[in-house]
Amino acid sequence: MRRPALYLAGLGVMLAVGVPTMLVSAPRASAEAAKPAAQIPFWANPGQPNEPQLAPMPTVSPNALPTVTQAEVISRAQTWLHASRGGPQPYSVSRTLQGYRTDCSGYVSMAFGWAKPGYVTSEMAQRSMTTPIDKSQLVQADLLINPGIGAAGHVVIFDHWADTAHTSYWGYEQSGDGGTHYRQIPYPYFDGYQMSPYRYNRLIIGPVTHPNGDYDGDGKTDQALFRPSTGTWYIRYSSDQSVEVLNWGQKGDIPVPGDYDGDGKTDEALYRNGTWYIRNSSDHSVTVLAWGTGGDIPVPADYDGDGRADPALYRSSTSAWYVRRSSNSTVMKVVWGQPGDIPVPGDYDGDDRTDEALYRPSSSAWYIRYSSDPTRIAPEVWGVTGDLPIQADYDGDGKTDQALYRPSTGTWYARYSATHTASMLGWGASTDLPVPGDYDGDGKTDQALYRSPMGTWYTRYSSNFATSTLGWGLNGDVPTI
Ligand SMILES: [Ca+2]
Ligand SMILES: [Ca+2]
Ligand SMILES: [Ca+2]
Ligand SMILES: [Ca+2]
Repeated sequence: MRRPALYLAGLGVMLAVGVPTMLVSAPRASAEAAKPAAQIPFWANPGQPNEPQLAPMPTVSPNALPTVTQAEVISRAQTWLHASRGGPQPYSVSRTLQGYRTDCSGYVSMAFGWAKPGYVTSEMAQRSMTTPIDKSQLVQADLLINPGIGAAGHVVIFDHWADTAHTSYWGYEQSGDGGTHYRQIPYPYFDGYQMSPYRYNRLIIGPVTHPNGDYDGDGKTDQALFRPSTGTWYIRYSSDQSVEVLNWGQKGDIPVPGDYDGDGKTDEALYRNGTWYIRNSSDHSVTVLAWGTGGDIPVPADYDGDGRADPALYRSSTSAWYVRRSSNSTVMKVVWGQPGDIPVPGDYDGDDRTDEALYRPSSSAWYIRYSSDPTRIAPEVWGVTGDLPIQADYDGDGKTDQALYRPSTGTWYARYSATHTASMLGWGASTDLPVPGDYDGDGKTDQALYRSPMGTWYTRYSSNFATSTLGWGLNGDVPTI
């Protein structure tokens, strides 16, 4: 059996790190050599029977406003940095790439998966697409827009602040001075040009995968939706298929479900610009916790292993994780990663404590800080530009497996922690949102997809590889499993 190809670009740099809790800077995307996707093989596993290729699913309406994650936007934005013979895609208002105009707004439309050939800046600033936000709220994949007409307008994808005083930031943009850029930009833009912060209405903030939302505590993931326009939760209990509707939240809230009270049932929870609202399933009391700032990314999980989710934040600008331990309410800070990394927390070593982990889309590298041994630094390059991390426990051994969804081909990849083998499954479309969870309750994560705007759930059960389809959800709903 052929050994899986493992790419360790940058490992030499990493091994030289003296401080275990701090990563040195790996090359940024803009400085890296181009890596044609076709030349990077995967852990395709010839020794294992291929999993069955499923029948194609219905095609996606091209005019839909899709739900996207921060990771999807950033991964796609990076593809144009190397799109033209390994270099940035040249700027042109009359040409297209992948069906999108190669100007500023066409580039952003590509990154968000909007209709081709792309919206223009004045359309992007409309309330039907985006909502104005404060400068203090800016997070990765927010937008800076000047909605002027034609050449008077511009749009930049915000990545992270370049300094603590918030005078400049790193952003992705397509501009006339050289095409696609990932660079440091003075706020709001060069030469005093005016731009304002906006958030796409269907942006999902935070990691793609939550700890399997099990709101009724029967051991199976429940399908659940949050409707941002009204602040309403819809939870479809797996135990009896009944639907709970809970009006609790408001526009702009970020759903952060988790089992905070440790009763085995997922609690509805919201993060609102620095304040946590947790509705405990055990007694329906609401815990309010002012902790965090507007630009932090919530990453709640059970980091201390007491069976209760801990409020936790990832601050992209300083690469700092803050975990507020439920066991003793102390706060742990770990500097781990570099700006632009995507948090991918999980229990990779299986000690029942969540490990801080990051996926670096610019180099497709995984950085896992194992709770059982934080000095065990072994970054691994696994993935290609545009891949979406979807880590979960697919083989059911109690350890989180590295996993990716490749939107360009609709392919799932997972590296099983139990056997160190990999699986791949072609199942999905480019604009589908992966929502993996243990829907059949056999202890193994099931592949699942949510397709907007129709609101269709596709689930493939690990116990028997049967698939199910459920039409449930409206345009704009956000899955909150
Ligand atoms: Ca609970
Ligand atoms: Ca762990
Ligand atoms: Ca596993
Ligand atoms: Ca399962």
